[in-house]
Amino acid sequence: MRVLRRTLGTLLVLGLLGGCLSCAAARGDDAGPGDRRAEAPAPYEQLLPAPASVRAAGPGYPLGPGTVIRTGPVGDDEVRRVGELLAEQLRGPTGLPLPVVEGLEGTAGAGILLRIDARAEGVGEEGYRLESAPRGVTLTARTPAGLFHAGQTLRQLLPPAGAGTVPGGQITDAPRFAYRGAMLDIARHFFPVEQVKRYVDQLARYKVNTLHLHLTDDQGWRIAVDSWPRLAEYGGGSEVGGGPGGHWTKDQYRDLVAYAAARYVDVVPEIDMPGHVNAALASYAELNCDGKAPERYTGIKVGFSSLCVGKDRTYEFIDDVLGELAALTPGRYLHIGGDEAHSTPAADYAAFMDRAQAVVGKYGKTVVAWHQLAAARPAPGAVLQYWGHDKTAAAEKAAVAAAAKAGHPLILSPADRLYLDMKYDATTKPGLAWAGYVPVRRAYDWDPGTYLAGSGVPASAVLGVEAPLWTETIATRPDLEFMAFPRILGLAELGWNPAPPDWSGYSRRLAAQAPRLDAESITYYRAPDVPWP
Ligand code: TNX
Repeated sequence: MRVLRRTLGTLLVLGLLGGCLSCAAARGDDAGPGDRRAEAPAPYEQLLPAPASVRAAGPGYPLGPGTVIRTGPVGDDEVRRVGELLAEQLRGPTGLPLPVVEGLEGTAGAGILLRIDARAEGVGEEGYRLESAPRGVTLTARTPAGLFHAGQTLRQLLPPAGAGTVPGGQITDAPRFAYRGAMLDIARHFFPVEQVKRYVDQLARYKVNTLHLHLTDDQGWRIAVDSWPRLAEYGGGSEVGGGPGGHWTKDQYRDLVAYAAARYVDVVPEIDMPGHVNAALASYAELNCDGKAPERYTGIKVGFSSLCVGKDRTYEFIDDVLGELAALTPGRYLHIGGDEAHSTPAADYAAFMDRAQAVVGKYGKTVVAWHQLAAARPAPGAVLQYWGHDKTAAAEKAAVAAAAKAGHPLILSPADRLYLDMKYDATTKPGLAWAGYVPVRRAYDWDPGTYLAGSGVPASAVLGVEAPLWTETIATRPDLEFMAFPRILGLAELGWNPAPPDWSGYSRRLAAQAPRLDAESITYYRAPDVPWP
């Protein structure tokens, strides 16, 4: 696949006038002797994630008061919505009216065209082609998702403020991985929907297409469940450190899911079980083996709570909860946790996970679970999320590799690479360090395709990557953003661009994002080894 993509890139390069510029730059290829590649205009070199292939050529398209956004085919409401959203995103920085009109006819000098072409080549399901010349910019994709991603690239080709010119050239682009995710823990500390929307905006901007929400844990239950109302009403009323906590109503949750969907971000909800359940046990005495509800919990220990595996009521509970959650979830995945069940004996754990996975299947969804499920009996098709690190025991990795070879896709979230709650270094105020420090370079500088190859995981088993942000020590928006940015951009790059890591090229492109992050008032860590402006 990767070789294919590279070959495709090379063919494009050979076939086109100016030569492939940023693909070579992004891949760290050395220009051989006699190489006649021209200098790419800066904006193409700054794109993050780097596109699969870029050719810069000739003069570009200057946006102006007459610029319109045209969408086609006529009557395709989804393409129209992508156009409307792009217009909205461009109006702020450009100050232009950018009306959206349907129909691609009579388009000479027409501005920005969004067109679906089911046979577009080299773009897959989520990729796109972008062509910029003096008469306009054309975005072509097989799907509305591809057009959305093209629009995000277009935004990066324009200055952070002002109308500007889209430099002349052509991009053909497609992602390396289908799953490019970020996880947010709203259980340890509660975060309101509006703040999560802001995060979704940023993720979508960098082509991250999945938001995994850790909705429940010992310290709080954050999503309303009609059949068990005390979960949210009582179990939601706590968080780490003794704050008031909170929960989302179903309407708020639906609103977030729709907001994310409009940006081609799929929401994967997680109900963690059979451990990490103190908030549920505190809310309903009947869920406890001894029939007694514990106090709510506001500390940061893990591994002390467990659902009562031998009780029928436990399975009525998970059926009700997962059924209601499935009904709120247009996407295919339900995450059922399964990590750190230290208070559940191994045989009980396996028996419980068998039944929990069956419930997910009954509601028509695909299981995602933390990789501890590998040591039990993952159901056919279940996806495992690996959160090990360099010191993870070989036997644990071997269990994951066996599952991968048996056909279970893997999402890679190595804790010492992608855990956004790990401190950058000893001076970082928020965060933990149990997996070590994770500087910006370390988060980026590895290859998901070969990461577990030494343990026997085939590259084809890797569905993608995800960066989790656990919030035991993170309670405010500035802290959340400071931990996520800029490491989440490294995740975006790893998930999209097929090139081997190239820190010097990447860190320059990362630095070029600074004015864009500043324009959004994002608090980010100015890592000392990034050449920030
Ligand atoms: C491990 S990762 C956990 C979480 C903690 C996190 C803190 C995982 C599946 N479990 O419960 O919040 O470490 O870094």
